[in-house]
Amino acid sequence: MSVQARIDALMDLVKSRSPHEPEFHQAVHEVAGSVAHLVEDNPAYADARILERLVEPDRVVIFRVTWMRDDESIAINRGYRVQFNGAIGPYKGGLRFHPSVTLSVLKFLGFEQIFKNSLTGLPMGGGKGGSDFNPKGRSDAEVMRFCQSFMIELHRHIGPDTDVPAGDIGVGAREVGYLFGQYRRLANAWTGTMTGKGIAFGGSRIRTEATGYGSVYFAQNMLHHISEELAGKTCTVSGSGNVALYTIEKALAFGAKVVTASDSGGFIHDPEGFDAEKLAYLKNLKEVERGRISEYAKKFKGATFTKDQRPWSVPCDVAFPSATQNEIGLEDAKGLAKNGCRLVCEGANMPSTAEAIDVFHDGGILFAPGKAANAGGVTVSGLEMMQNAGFMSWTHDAVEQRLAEIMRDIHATCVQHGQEEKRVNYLKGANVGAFLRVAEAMLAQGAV
Ligand code: NDP
Ligand code: 2IT
Repeated sequence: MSVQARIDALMDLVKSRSPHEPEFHQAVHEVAGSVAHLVEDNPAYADARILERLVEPDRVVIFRVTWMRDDESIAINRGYRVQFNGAIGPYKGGLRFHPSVTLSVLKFLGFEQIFKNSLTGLPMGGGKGGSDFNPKGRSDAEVMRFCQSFMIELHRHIGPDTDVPAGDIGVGAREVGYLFGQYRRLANAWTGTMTGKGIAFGGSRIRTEATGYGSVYFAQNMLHHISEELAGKTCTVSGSGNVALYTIEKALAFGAKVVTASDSGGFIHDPEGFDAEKLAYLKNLKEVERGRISEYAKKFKGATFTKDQRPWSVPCDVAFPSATQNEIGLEDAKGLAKNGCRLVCEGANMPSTAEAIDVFHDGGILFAPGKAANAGGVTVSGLEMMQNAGFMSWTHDAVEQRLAEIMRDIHATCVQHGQEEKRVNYLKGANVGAFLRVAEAMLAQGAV
């Protein structure tokens, strides 16, 4: 069978077994394009049907979440946990609370997580979960009741050696606290079953910062590889949540100029760039007041707010998409290329469409896929699990140093497997490096 025939057959299988899951199909197609040749070259993979097994989750749990609003009316949401692949460790991945959550979205995220977690070198399998619950505009009491109801079902499926959830879109420190509190009560045990916990109750230092910091470390590694630096470069960032805020913080620390941020209402452009004072304002606006990004342009003269648009029309050297999936489409990618963008580093999961990635590769733009570039978050989650298992608490410097080392190692893996004639294909390098580890584990464990 040719490589292309292998990819087509896999996609036919996935589409027939899981129709109406476009995000999941997109994620599988991207990985299959990079690794099908390995299956072609290695009959053991084909015989063991590694790819066909990888696209079928180990287990999916779907449940009703009933909770009471402050006005005492009853609300009903749907909860999910996709335990995708446990070959290299306990299932590990975040929970997303957002109205756009569907089984397709969580399957794409869980599938990506298998490969991301493999790249970290730590023993973590791939999983993801969440709900179509929208925490926006809900009181703390409503969010707590939702989290408690969600956990009443989820708790029977998770555990420190089974499945360890964390945060993602709409699930931050507040939600992890409520979820962990309810889990601890139901399990009648204090275990590290969730990561992203507060420092006071077993959380790791640097976990809050880890995804954004890791993404900037990754971009810096890519630039060093071509004898360049982030310092002095103009960067655009999308989003203004956990990943975006700490991407901005570390990019500023490395001497870059960051000129945009966004939320679902639009983007702000500050041509002078953020500084420590402006970032502190943005953090307070988003992390404490839960306000809208448009407020930034009212506060700082010279900054503009563009409603309902994404920041990709703003000229930059480096773009850090850090909001959500498919936020860079074909036209956005063409605009980035036309304006001289040299590097796209995915802080979010699958923010670039397949067409956008083609534009980057054809235009010689260095492209870091999310599974490599945003692996810093789950990396420090893995370090949090180690600290919890040993009843230890490591210092800020110790955790950040380990994060930087693992991001450097992931970069090296991408270079090892993605080196092409003139440049490194990071997408291929990440997919191949990640796949080989998981495939080896699956082969060794037999037909399970
Ligand atoms: P947050 O909830 O903290 O922030 C999300 C940000 O993206 C907000 O600014 C939000 O705007 C915006 N956003 C979300 N959905 C949309 C949408 N459909 N359209 C436009 N803007 C949107 O989430 P995180 O920062 O944690 O996550 C951001 C991305 O990074 C996600 O893709 C996530 O999967 C990925 N990621 C997160 C990790 C983590 O450790 N948290 C680790 C690795 C990847 P608004 O507030 O208006 O909704
Ligand atoms: O997409 C991701 O890697 C996350 N949301 C973090 C997962 C984790 O378990 O820390």
